[in-house]
Amino acid sequence: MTINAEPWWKTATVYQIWPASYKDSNGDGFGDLQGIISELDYVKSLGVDVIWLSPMYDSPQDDMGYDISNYNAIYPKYGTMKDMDQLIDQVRSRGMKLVLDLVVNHTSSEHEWFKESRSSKDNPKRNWYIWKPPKYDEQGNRQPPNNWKSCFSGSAWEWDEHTQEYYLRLFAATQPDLNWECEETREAIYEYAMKFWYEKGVDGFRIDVAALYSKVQTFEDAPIVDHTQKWQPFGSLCSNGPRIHEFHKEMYKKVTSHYDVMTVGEVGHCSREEALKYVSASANEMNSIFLFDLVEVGVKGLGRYDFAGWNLDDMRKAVKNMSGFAEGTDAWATAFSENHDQPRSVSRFGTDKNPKGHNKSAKLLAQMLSSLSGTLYIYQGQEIGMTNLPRSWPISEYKDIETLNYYEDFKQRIGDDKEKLEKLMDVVQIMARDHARSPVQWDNSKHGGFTTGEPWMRVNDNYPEINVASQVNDPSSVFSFWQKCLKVRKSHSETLIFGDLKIVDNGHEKLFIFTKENGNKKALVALNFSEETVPYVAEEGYNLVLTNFDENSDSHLAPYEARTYIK
Ligand code: ISL
Repeated sequence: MTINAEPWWKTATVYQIWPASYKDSNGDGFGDLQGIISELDYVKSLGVDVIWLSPMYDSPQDDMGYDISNYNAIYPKYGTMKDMDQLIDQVRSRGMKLVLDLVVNHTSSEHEWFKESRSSKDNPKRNWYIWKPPKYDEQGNRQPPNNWKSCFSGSAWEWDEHTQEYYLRLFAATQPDLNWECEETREAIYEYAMKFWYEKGVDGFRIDVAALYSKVQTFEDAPIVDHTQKWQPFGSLCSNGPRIHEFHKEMYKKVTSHYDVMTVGEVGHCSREEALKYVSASANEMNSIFLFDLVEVGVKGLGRYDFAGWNLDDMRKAVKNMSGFAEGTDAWATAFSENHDQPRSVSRFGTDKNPKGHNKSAKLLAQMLSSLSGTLYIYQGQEIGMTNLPRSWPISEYKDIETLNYYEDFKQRIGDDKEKLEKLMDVVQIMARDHARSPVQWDNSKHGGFTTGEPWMRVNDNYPEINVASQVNDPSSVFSFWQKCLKVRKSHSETLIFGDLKIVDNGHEKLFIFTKENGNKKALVALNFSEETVPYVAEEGYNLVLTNFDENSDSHLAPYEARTYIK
């Protein structure tokens, strides 16, 4: 394989920015585009190639911008189209690329398309969304058309008084699903949500819920998997549905194929066979997908709050699937352990309980992730080891609709049971999406230097200890280590980015050891995921190229010690 002939996005490292929480330039408490522009040199200095910007479009912000009311306008608190043009320009002038979020399974109910659609049953855009008449139960009570559950709790259908029908909304009540069956709708999506931005020079899209566009058109009830609840996960009635590959092929043919861009679809869960249908190069759909194996380690059952803890076997399995599914095919993988929907990886898989453990385990996780095949993603703050929010924070500090709806729904189901609510808060402290969404900790001044005003969301209490300013010039910091990891990844790309993964130590409770092989080149990665010293003797014939310790013993790995060898 000649790596030089590979497309740019394969070896790229992508840095995700969540605009509300990155950096506030005008003191209104919200991050904004000028704030991002002011930190582009910092982003560049980390050694990344691409920025993925989460939704900055105009939006009522019921789901932090994943509820878009205008694909061609900027949310005023983030700035103007002029600021956006400047951002595109400034990213480019630093030799980086910019990828946006493509949110086209649904719009906001404030989008003009939906306003028209809901205005009357015979409006020309009625069919742009998914409308159904009610059902009635034996007592004559009005009921939604089926038992599908929203990803944000409750029924997936919303009643519209005005036209006396339900509309489908797999997420919030204000996020009506677009009807992909309607060709005119698809054309409008391509035109306004995609081409408009490609013509402005953006370099690709992260494609939100890319597996959900095609719904089984019978709209039948989902099988009952949770007997305690009325609403049931829609499963394969919406996920990886009957026309999904047709839609992605069309999107590729009509739009993506005309530009030199990257696409990464949020798919989450599917079989290897299904995954390859999305990302096999010859399928002409998307370049890559996000699979949730690693970010859902420890999640058992029906959702993130069904969390049961994890062990290294879970981790091994997850890593093997996420990064190995594409091996031996023409498909391409992704490597990520955080994003705006996930808690902080150091709190989950390392430790945030003491400074030394935090520093070493954040580095170990950086070393693991940067040794995995595929396009690598780093989420803002991950590069300094930002942690989950403290357990002492009450639910009132949480802002995310997904968590708040779940909490309310849970409360209604269990009644006023304080003990159970406290148990739920234990899990919220591990798994909530808001752990990723608190403002970036820039320095040890008030509000972590994120804003001079009142932040829209409270800054994590540990900003005096964990912040950018204290790390950028410290060679022993997590930030400096990430810089090193990215360099090592590039200089050993044959194995680290393109190699096949083999797990060496199946069954070990503390050590995660794997190799990455490509032809006669081999990398060996040894990771001690425990807080104990564990006997370990490295194989002969390898050179150590990366480690998170100043000294390495011949006989053991220290707590959270990580080593990468190359042969
Ligand atoms: O976080 C989740 C709920 O536990 C996931 O199911 C999540 O909703 C799913 O991964 C889809 O996420 C994407 O679409 C959502 C948006 O809220 C997420 O932020 C986005 O990443 C709706 O647009």
